[in-house]
Amino acid sequence: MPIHNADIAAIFEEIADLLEIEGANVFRVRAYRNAARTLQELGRDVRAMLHEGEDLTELPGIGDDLAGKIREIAETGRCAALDKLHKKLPPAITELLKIPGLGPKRVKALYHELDIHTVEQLQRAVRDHRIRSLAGFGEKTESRIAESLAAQAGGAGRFKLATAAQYAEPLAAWLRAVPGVHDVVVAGSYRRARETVGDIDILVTAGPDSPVMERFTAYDEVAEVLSHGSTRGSVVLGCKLQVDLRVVEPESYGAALHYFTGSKAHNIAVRRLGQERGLKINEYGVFEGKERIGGETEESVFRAVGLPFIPPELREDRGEIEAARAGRLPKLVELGDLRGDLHVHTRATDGHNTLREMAEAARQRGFEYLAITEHSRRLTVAHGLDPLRLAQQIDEIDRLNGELRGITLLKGIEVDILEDGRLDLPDELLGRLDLVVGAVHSRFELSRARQTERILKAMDHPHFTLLAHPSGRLIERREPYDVDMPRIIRKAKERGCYLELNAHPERLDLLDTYCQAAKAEGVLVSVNSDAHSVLDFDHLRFGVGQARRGWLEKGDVLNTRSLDALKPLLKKTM
Ligand code: DGT
Ligand code: CA
Ligand code: CA
Repeated sequence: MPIHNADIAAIFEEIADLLEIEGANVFRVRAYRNAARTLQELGRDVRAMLHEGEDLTELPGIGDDLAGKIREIAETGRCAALDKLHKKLPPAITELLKIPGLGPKRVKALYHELDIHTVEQLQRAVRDHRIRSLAGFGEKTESRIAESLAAQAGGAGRFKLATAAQYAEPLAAWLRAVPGVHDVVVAGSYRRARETVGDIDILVTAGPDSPVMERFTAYDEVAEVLSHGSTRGSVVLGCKLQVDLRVVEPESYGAALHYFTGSKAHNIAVRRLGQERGLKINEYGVFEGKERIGGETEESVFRAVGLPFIPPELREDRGEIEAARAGRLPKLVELGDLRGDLHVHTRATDGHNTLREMAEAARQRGFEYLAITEHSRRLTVAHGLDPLRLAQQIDEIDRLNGELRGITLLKGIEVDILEDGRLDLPDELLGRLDLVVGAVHSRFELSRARQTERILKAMDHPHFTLLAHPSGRLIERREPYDVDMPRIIRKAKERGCYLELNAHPERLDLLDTYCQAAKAEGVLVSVNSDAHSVLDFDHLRFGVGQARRGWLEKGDVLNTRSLDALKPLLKKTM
């Protein structure tokens, strides 16, 4: 079975987890985590890079040792270092790590303090209320673990959209190459750009003799074939992702695509509209009695119920049908509308590339401007900038702007919003920047009232421009902090500030519903990559997907503006 970036990343994450449970050096643990992150976010397949003889140590966080391990895993599917750890620790301990709410720190405590190393032992300890007495756990944590255990019994997890893309796109390409195949579309929640997907739904049109179903089940990553007929099949890939395939006649293509794109709620609403007109709509077409009156294209399905085409990202039955009927559908923002990026890092802090390399990569994307926004001093793990280093970077950017052609670097900072709402750098210095991006990186557990006050106060700062990753959530890993987002949106309006939609695959933060709220309030959203390397600009497509789910149009997105139009927007009206 071929090894993907995500598989190698998973092995590195597991090594990091086991090292942490064992009590290893934090730098060693972090090296594996950084390498895992690099692999997860890499736009290219490392196997292909190895095949082409490329030097993996050029990648962020990959030294000789890790490059060797990547090669070992890519070639053998195994990693001796991991095997060694497995021998040292109880084998079932990795199962504990998969329980939401249990990170390596907690598993370490459970293991060393209560000698728990299986899920069954954990269940017993929860039942006997032995968890709550452990330092750092408490009753709340205990009941959360109980909930997680109950939920886990209920089925497999969801995949982040960017992770699903790593599996779905090569598979779709494989199907496209099968003789007799015409169209291949990945439908379902994937096409609607949901932040996570439960499974992958692929729709294919093919000639009558096409061996597409045989090729599908023979794909070398298929671990299990669940069902297999002439028009439908389901498999589970080695990574545990389920893939459903439907093969339809070209005359049903649009109806099937509409059906399998969903969402289910949207489909039901459209079908009901059809019923009102005496039409029957299913995955084969639109029928009036026995006569097919539509279904070859998605447009024909919508037309049959008197609607214009509704973009997939809106199909959640959250008002899109009413908007379509009233001719008020938004013209959604597109990736190509972005003219720049307002949140990136360089190797001055925790990024991988130099200023010049980032500028060059942005220019090659067709960007007109790029804001450099390093972390501030409080974020020591990221080697945040102190006033002196920021002042030096300001000078360096001025110098570089004198040389660069076709791209302008903007001077910014991703400054920590301290617990009391102050910003982590002196006002005088912040005043010299083109923009100030404020971010919460600590004390996620503050009460709603205090967290909200903290952010509102930061936004009152005369130089504050943009609130980074406004909810702080990490998909499937960290809940958003508790904050009054509608008030923050109103504050942004009042202060002439903006909200970020951070496109990092793990963040996709601003959430889609708050994008809508920001739009309603007239607050612009900036879709930023938060790039830590030149490869990370690829994240923007997922950010734009989320912006589209939030009904945002080009005009609602700050960084669709030309540099000339942007500059006055970054200056506070006070
Ligand atoms: P997921 O996989 O949980 O991320 O979400 P979806 O939306 O991809 O759901 P999935 O894979 O169960 O089904 C794909 C599409 O098929 C779904 O979006 C709409 C359609 N569909 C599935 N079941 C039904 C149903 O019972 N009624 C209708 N009208 N459509 C359905
Ligand atoms: Ca699906
Ligand atoms: Ca499905």
